[in-house]
Amino acid sequence: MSKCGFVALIGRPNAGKSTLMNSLLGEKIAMVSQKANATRKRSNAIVMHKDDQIIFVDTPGLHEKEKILNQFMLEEALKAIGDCDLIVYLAPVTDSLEHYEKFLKINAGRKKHIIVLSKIDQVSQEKLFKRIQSYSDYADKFEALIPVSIARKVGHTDLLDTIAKYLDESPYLYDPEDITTEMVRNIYKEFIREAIFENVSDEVPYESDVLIDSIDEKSNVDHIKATIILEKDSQKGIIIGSGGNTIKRIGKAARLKIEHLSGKKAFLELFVSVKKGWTTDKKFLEEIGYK
Ligand SMILES: Nc1nc2c(ncn2[C@@H]2O[C@H](COP(=O)(O)OP(=O)(O)O)[C@@H](O)[C@H]2O)c(=O)[nH]1
Ligand SMILES: [Mg+2]
Repeated sequence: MSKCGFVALIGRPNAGKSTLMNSLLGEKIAMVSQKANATRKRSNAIVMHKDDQIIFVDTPGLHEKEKILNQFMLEEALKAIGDCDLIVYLAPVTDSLEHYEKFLKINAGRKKHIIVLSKIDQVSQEKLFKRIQSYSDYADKFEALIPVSIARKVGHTDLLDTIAKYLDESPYLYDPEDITTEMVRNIYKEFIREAIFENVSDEVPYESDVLIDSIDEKSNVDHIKATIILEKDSQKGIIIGSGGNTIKRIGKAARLKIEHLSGKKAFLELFVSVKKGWTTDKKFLEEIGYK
């Protein structure tokens, strides 16, 4: 009998959770950013490893509660912990153990976890061994510790083999051909958000969101209309840029990501709309899927 189960990817913002999920899937479906707090909602990837089916659940990072949108993001991570069979806790190798200690308090021994020491390409072997040693003080808390570098493709098979060990035997929950249960529109939305994170700085990425208005699929080209929502009038000029340069760059970057996933040409039309105070408007947040 093969194994099958849900694995929550947990860790502080920017630990590399979304990058790891894409890399294990071998397909880009989750947005990644150098800027923290990019991922806002849970998403999943269905990874077949040997005869086993592992469903990874990507989460927004564990962080302090502030704004209402951030509270939602923290709750998303906590729900993923509640619903999973196993946790993969991502700890960038350069981090002190402070974040891990916080995680131990949050999890309170509820779910078993494996530690992934991430971004090991960023330190020397010596520093890596030192870090492994410092985690060994907590050896009774975790099931395994696996050093991983996505940049160098190190640790993937080891990680998948180890995860499978801790999952129960079960029939597959999804068609092994499927890569995710996410709707295509949600993946495209994330690609556009990723392009915003890449092309504008300061608070604009955090105070914007994207609504997919329509997807019209033709045999050789998909026509997608989407609206970028902003908090303030002043952000409109930033997103559009002089002569429309910035929004053109955002549109192009997002279109390429969409085409890469769909394997088809795409025509992406972007609109901009200001919705003052949307990040603190509970009703509106629910309307756009943050509930
Ligand atoms: N050098 C290096 N950078 C990485 C690695 N994994 C992720 N990153 C980078 O870390 C940043 C945050 O990644 P992301 O997946 O968005 O983190 P998340 O917030 O935990 O989902 C991005 O700039 C990634 O390219 C790695 O193995 N090595
Ligand atoms: Mg992420």
